[in-house]
This record gives sequence, C-alpha cells and structure tokens, in this order.
Amino acid sequence: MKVQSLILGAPLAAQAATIQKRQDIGGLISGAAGLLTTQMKPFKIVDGTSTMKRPGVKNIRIFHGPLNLLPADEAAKAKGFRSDPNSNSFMASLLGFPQDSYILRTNSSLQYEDGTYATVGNDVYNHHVQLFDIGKMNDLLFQCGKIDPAKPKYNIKIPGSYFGGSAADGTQPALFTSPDGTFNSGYFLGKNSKVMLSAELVNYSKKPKVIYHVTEVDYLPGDTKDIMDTSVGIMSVNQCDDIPNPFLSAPAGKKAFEMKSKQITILKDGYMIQRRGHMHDGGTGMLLKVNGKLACDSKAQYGAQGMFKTHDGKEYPALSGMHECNDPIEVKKGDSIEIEASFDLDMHPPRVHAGHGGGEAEEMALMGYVFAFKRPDNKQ
Ligand SMILES: [Cu+2]
Repeated sequence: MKVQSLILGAPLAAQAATIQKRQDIGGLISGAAGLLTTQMKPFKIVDGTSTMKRPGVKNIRIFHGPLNLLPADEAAKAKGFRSDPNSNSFMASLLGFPQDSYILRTNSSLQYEDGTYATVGNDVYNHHVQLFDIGKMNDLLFQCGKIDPAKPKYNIKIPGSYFGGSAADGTQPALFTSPDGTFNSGYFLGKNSKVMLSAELVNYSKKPKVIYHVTEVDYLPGDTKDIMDTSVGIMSVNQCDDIPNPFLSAPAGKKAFEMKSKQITILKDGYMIQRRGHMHDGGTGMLLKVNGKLACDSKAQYGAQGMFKTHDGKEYPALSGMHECNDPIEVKKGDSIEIEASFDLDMHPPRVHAGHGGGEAEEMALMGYVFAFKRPDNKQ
C-alpha cells in the first residue's frame, strides 16, 4: 500500500510532488499533470443484480484495462518510485463510475480476459490497488493524542477519499453501509468526482501477463432522503509515534512481536461501519479498540489463495484475508481509539523481493474503517 500518502491524507498531492521533483531533475517521466489526467475509459460495463436487500440498488461491473504486467525482474528495471521495486505501477483517472449517486459498496478485483481471477496462486501478487475520489474535500476523522474535539490541533479538510481497492490480503468489498444495504449511509460520488486508480502489481511468472481491473459497484442513483455520507479513516499502528513510517520491520532478533498504537481521538459523531486490518505475510491479526473496548478483532487468514515459495524453496500458505467487522457501532467525538498488531514471522515468513538482490519485504499494520457522519439534525 502506498501509505505514506494515505497518512498525510493527501495522496495525490504527495505523489504529484514526487513526480514534479523527478521531472525537474531529468524530465524522465511525464509530468504530474499528464499522469493525473491520463484517463482510462471503461473497457466494458456489465449490468448485474444487487444482492443487497434495500430497494432501488443498482449493480454494475466496470472493466478497466488491459493492464500489461511485465515479469518481476523486467519490471524492476523501470524508473519511478514504487513501494515494491518489482511491481508494475499504474496511475490513471478511471471513467465510467455512476456520478451524483450514493455508492453503497465497491468490490475491486483483478481478472484475466476469460474472467478468471488473477491471484498469487497464478503468480500475480496484488501489492495494492487503490481507488480515490479526489473530487471532494473531507473532514478529518481523527487526530493523534488526547484531543479536545472542540479545539483540534489542525482545523483542516483533506482532499480525496478512499473509495475502494484490494490487496493480496483479501478482496473484500469497501462497504459504505451495512452488508444488506439497509443502514442509511453511502458514499456520495458527486458530479465533480474523479476516481483515481493507483496500483502496484507484481508478476512472479517469467512471461508478461494481461489483466483487467474490475470494479463491481452497488449504488443508489440521485439523492436519498436523510442518508448519511461516509469517509474512510486509515491508520498505521505507529501513526502517532515520532517516526510514523508505515513500512515496518521486526525488532532485532525477534520473529514474534506485538505493536500498540498511542492514543488517537475521534473528532466527529457518527458510526464506524466496515472495519478491517491490512497486513502483509507475517502478520497474524489486528485489534481495534474504542474507549478500551474491543471494536474489531481482525485476524489474518492464510492459504485461501494458494502458496508462495520463499527463497529457500519452501512453500508456505500466503496471506489471503483479514477478518472484517461490519456491524455499525456508534462513536462520539472525543472517543479514543487504539490499535494493536501482532506478527509471527516464523509461522508466516515474509515475502522476499525478487529483484535487487532479494531482501525481506516490509510488514504493515493498518486499520481502516468506514465512518458515517451523523447528520446535523441527528437523523439517521
Ligand atoms: Cu500494504
């Protein structure tokens, strides 16, 4: 995951700055503006039937691509910043999403042309796929420390909201309501919305591969009475430490270890809907606590998407999912949250980078939650 940017809360501004700098130095890659306006039209849109109980929900699957994946050692020769040096990275503005709608759920997957899934079992490692809507300013959901929500340290809005995505730790959907769609919340995708795709995908086979990014969307067109808008909060376990680098490594000489966050304060009244950890191979689970009470036990699951080989040739079950909690829980501004993460690198060895002389891939421990803002009139 490209998390530095998530954590700054200004993903594209941060990336644009990096790109701009590189361009000034050598003009090696097309400029930020060019990259940001690279538009990808849908390859096709397929109508479906929503499985949500709420009446009036529409369902479509939007195919974007083709995306060409070079084998890891060839991809490693490409220039430009990537969190995984072997990955093929993509950034584009995706067209075809239903604007002026409340999005209830997005489900991102990688598929071959024949509709089968591209997974680690057939040599495609999904480091991350992220969709951001940059057409909206959002309120800050939390700040580090014990904060009086009436006097936040920073009184700012941030551009862009996480809107969906997937990673090797599971392709569970982004859910902006309860699983059946009946909780009265959704993500408002406005007329000015601009859905940006940012992806890093590793092809561990020897041959190039061609895949598609498919976003399944459940949505309510137009306005919906009293519906609550949502935003997504993502925090690394060390978010509030002095050095909040989200790329983690084990303490010297340790294979099994735990990390605990410092206190984090919620700044808004509302509901936490979907909550889930994000880890890499080696992680065993994450806990989310609100005011000291368990609000989600997000255990890591291994093996459902196949095995991967370590450098010593041994095969291990690959990380395949994180348990998700999605019963809406009410929270108030001033509530404190804490996150905990546990790792066991003996039981679940980390991936090893294919190029650049190998090296252990980084660990991660992010907790993400979808937050529904209580309406000013306190109606749900
Ligand atoms: Cu990650």
